[in-house]
Amino acid sequence: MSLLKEKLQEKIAIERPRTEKLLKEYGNVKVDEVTIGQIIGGMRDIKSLVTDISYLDPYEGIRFRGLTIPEVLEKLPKVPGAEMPYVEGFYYFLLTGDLPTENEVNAIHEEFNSRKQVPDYVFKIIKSMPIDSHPMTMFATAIMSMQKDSIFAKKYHEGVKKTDYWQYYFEDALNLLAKLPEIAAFIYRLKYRNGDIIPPDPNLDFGGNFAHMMGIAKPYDDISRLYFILHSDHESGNVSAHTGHLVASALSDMYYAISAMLNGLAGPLHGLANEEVLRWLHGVYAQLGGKIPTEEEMKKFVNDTLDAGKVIPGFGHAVLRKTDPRYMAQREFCLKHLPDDPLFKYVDLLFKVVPDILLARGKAKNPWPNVDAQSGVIQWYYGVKEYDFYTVLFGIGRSLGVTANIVWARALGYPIERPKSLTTKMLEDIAFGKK
Ligand code: CMX
Repeated sequence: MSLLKEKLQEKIAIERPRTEKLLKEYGNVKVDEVTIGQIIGGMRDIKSLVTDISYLDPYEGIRFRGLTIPEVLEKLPKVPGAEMPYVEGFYYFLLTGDLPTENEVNAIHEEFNSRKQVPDYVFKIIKSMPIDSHPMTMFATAIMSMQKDSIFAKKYHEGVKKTDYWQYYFEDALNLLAKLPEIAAFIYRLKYRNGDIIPPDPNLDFGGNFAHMMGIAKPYDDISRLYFILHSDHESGNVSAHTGHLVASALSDMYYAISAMLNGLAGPLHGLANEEVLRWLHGVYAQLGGKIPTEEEMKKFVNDTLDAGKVIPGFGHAVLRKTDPRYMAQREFCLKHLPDDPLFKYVDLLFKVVPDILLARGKAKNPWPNVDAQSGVIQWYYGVKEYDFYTVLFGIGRSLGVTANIVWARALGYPIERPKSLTTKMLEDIAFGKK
């Protein structure tokens, strides 16, 4: 058994009794009440999911396994000569809750290396798609196409114990994650670099190898590491994480679940917002002939967008009530590496003007920027100017968190999800006291 799997097995043995005790002895204890506003309003804030992998405090932002973003970036083992931690070590941390040693990081690197060969049929399938297909469609399709190789699906049909399911989801998770950088870089080079594909380098780490296959020099390796870590997990209720969790709760395997979660991520109110931000910024840029707008000019663009009934992409959040620390981590990177970049200046100006405008309009509950407001600018600066690719990068990162959550969901024996619906008439009866 691999080192990571062994470690996970130990952790699962500790965690299972906690869940079992809660369920058996405290199953009837009330946690929350649900209002009609929440039922009609997208189940906002209803406390109905469990995860120990990350927790999102509305005012503090995300903590991964108890650590803030700056703590994660500081404490996790770093690639020699790099500013950012190994993605491999971060995955170990997400799965087990323990900070890995160098040895443990190397062991996962080897695990990924031994599983990263992408079957040739995947490339053929991607190539057979219309070249103007959205990269997210290509990415999700590529993942779907590998479902036939799911170890869980095979074992389930052979007949395995429920308490062992997690082991096969784990195998599928590693097999899938190891292949994502190459599949994503293949899509990028096929679509935007005339199919000039760069083969992987087994000596490089997850982020470094991705940068290499994208054909982009340093510090793009660190950007990739940072990007995958920042986008990995945002507790369980966001569309992508929840979709992955829901689909896997039916015992659909990891390939079905991750491709489904990517389809959720591809919506403009969720992961696709990073693409929308750049599209919006370039609209402004083009109208101003590349000049940096004054605050007043920027306010006008923002107001025009809102008056046209559109949202300002990259601002607002369903849970957060302050500036997203994932935005701040990327802003710090920009201040260090590209402080004079005109697009960064645009984004910084937006940070200055948008919150007051959204507050004054009185609709958005959170006027502050989220992760997507800043991420595309960095990609653009380092040469990834095809902004419809940005959500694929988000998708690689999010796969780390969602696969980890799914492995744990099976380990703790969470059942198939099945919330209850009511009719509008039933809600009216409850509202008007006729129940
Ligand atoms: N621009 C304009 N209006 C906004 C807004 C924004 N950035 N953010 C929220 N609002 C509006 C909502 O559209 C809603 O309007 P209606 O009442 O007319 O429907 C109202 O304010 C209340 O919304 P809310 O409760 O504050 O926000 P929600 O939880 O419903 O939605 C989100 C959250 C992220 C979808 C929303 O803020 C939004 O559309 N933002 C822009 C898109 C974006 O950046 N998405 C990425 C989020 C991060 C991620 O998942 O990647």
